[in-house]
Formats: sequence, C-alpha cells, structure tokens
Amino acid sequence: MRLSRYFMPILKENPKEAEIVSHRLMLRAGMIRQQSQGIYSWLPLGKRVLDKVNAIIRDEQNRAGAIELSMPTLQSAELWQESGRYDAYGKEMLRIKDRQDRPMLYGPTNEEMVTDIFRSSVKSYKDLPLNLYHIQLKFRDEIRPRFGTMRSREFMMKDAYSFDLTREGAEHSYNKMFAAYLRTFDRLGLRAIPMRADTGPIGGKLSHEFIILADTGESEVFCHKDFVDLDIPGAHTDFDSVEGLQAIFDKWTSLYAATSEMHDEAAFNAVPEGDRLSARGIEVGHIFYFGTKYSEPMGAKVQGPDGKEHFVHMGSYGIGPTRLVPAIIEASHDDNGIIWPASVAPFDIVVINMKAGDQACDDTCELIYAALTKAGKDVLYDDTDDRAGTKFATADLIGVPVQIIAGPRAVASGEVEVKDRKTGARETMTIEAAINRFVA
Ligand code: P5A
Repeated sequence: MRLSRYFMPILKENPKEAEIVSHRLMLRAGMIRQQSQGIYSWLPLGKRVLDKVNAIIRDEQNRAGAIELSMPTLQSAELWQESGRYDAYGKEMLRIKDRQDRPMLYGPTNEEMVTDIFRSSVKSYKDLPLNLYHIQLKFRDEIRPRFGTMRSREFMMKDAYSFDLTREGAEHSYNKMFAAYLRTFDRLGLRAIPMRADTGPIGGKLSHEFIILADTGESEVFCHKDFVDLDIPGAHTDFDSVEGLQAIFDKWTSLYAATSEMHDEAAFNAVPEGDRLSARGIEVGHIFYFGTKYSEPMGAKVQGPDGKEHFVHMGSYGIGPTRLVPAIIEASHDDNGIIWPASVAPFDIVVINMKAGDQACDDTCELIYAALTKAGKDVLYDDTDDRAGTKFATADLIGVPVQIIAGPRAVASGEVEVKDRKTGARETMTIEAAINRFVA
C-alpha cells in the first residue's frame, strides 16, 4: 500500500476526549472515528488490525471444532418473549418497531436465536455435540460507554453456542472453549487469566471471565501471581480428549483467581502474601455453562439413546474483538505510539522514503516495496513528500513492527537502515540483505 494513496487520517494533537492511552492512540493513528456516542467507524488502518484479530479468533474456534455461521443483528422480540428475557433485559436492549409495528430489537447477544436455529433442525443426540459461532455486531445501550471501543454501545462479538445431550458433555464443550481461549489470547500477544465470574443476564452457575491485567482496566481482580508463567496449550492439543482438556482446565483453575463480584477474601488470604496479585483488569472474554436455561422454555430437545426426549445442555462463549484491539494497545505501547505484536500488525513492514523525488531513493524504495510485496508481506510504503521527521513519527505512532528507512546518504552506498519498532534497534545493511531478511 502506498501511503500517498491510502486513507490514514493521523491527528497531530492529543484528542481531549480520550482518557486512556489506547483510546488516544487509536484516534491519533486514524484507526477509528466516533459517529455518535459509543458508536464507531473502523477506518482502514483499524479495520486491518480488527480483521487480523478476527482471523486468529476464527482459526482457534475452528481448531476447537466450532462451526461458523452468520446470524442477523436485528431480532424479533417474540424469540425473547419465549425465553423470558425480553422484559428482564431492561434498558440495555435497543428496542425498535418495524413498519408493521412489530417489536424488534438490535441483538445484545444470540442465545435465543441460535436455540431457535437448533430446535428447527436437530432432533437426535447423534448430531451432538454441536458448537455454532459467528462474529457479528451487537448493541447494548450501556449507561457509561467510554474509552473508545473498549466499552462501546455497538461492538463486535465472537459468540459461540454449544449443545450437548448431558451435563458431562457440556462440560467437555466448555473445556474446549476454555483451551481455545487460552490459545487465542496468547496468539494475540496477551496473557489472559481465567477468573471465576458472575453470570449476570446470561445466567447459569459456571462461568469464567478472561482478564488482561492493566491499570486502566474497569474490573478489580485478585489472583495468584503464578498465572503469568503457566504454559499455554499447544497447537496439537487434542480437542476430543476429555481427560486432556480436563487436565488443562484443572491446571488453569487450581490457582486462586476471581473478579471482585466473586472474590473470597478468606481463600485469597490463604495464598502466600508474596504470591498475591490484586490488580485491575480488562475483560476480553467470558464463557458460560447454563444447562437448560434456554432449551427448556424454548423446547430445544433431542432424542437420546434411551429413545426419550431430552432438553439439551447449553453454554455460550464470548470474545470482544473491538475491545481486544485497545486492550492490546494498553499492553503494548511506548511514548511514541503503538507497538503491535506481529500477529495483528496492520502491516508487516513500513518502507520509509526519506527523500521522495530523489531518483536513487525512489528506485531503492520501489525495489524493496515490490520484492517484499511479491513475497507476500503486507507493506506500507511511505512515498509522501512529508519531512523525514514526520514520517518517522508516523511510523512509530502506527506501530508497524519493522521500518526500512531509505535516505540519500545510505542509498548512495547501496544501503538502507532497518529499525525494530519495539526495541528501537537500528541496523545498516545492503538493500539485498534487507530484502532477504524478510523474504526468507
Ligand atoms: C457469551 C457469548 C455474552 O454475551 N453471550 C454470547 C455471552 N457474554 S458477555 O460477557 O456479555 O460479552 C462477551 C464479551 O463481549 C465483549 N463486550 C464488549 N465489548 C465492547 N463494548 C461493550 N460494551 C462490550 N460488552 C461486552 C467483552 O469482551 C465480553 O467478554
């Protein structure tokens, strides 16, 4: 992508409305724009990051055996009347009427709708287990939308829903998502800690929130400090192994961890004092097992091996991609801007032409840009005629992991500089060496 032809509206000044660093940096880097309170557009740079986050989430959902579909944002109130949540959900639900005066709503979550899909076609235990997910916009009319897309009114959610014949089966489905979440957050460059949590309006008894420790987090959390070093399940984890996944779950829930709603002071005080971590955190995922809470009132049942009908046991599993992007920034930035983990960086490499219009600089940058693009890298080429200082500041701000800098002096001796955004380390090398480093 040539910057001269791209749309990346950088802000020079710090926006006054932004209270936390991720919100400030997302606005300054031209990633998002607020359209009305708590409702955002994702501008091209932000959209690239969001797509990469979603690709990792999708990959891990698929690995764990979940199947993607797509459900609408607008739902009929009737479904919610069946489960009893239409009245219970309160003011957070945006209620709408269509031209026939039929009550509709902008979905805050999809338990009812997916249960309706399930009951319309699954009739036998032989079709279980089943886990259906989508990545879709939601709307919750939050009392206090704030911190940009961290807590917005319209936001994206990956929501998965599992169906099993028995409670034991449902627990295995829960463990699959538990392990998939550990892998997902790890691939996003984050250490997320599963904590016993309250179930709120979703319901059920078993629930974990996945929390990233950050001073700007909205939740107050308490946990054992050894979470920081626990091993993440590997890529070859067998998601069909009941014992294997139970062992992962047991290991990750053996240490004390709870949000303030579930906090047990006595149990926490039993942790040796030096191992206690009392901190703030960002909730990036939340999983629930709620048994037959929706299947019973909505009549979602299958025929079991005993020939009788059974209400299915369900769970639901949410991740917030539009919250994850600022959460990653909270965890990874410096005074100059964002430092993206390679897995979600909007571009792999930025090529900086320090003197656009200078033939040798232009030729060198074109050569590097073409070679790296051909090798499948996402390259941003800063071919604008801005001052070199502005270009460096922009490259640091948008946090692309590698900068290749071509200035007249180095180029005259066939060289460029390669800068690592995270460490700031700079290396001078031949043009060929710079290309080969990233093509290999
Ligand atoms: C689980 C999937 C649910 O809604 N039903 C379907 C269950 N869970 S939840 O905890 O309420 O939300 C899941 C995740 O969505 C993100 N999230 C938000 N992100 C940005 N702005 C918001 N206002 C917002 N509300 C929820 C969080 O990551 C949460 O863990």
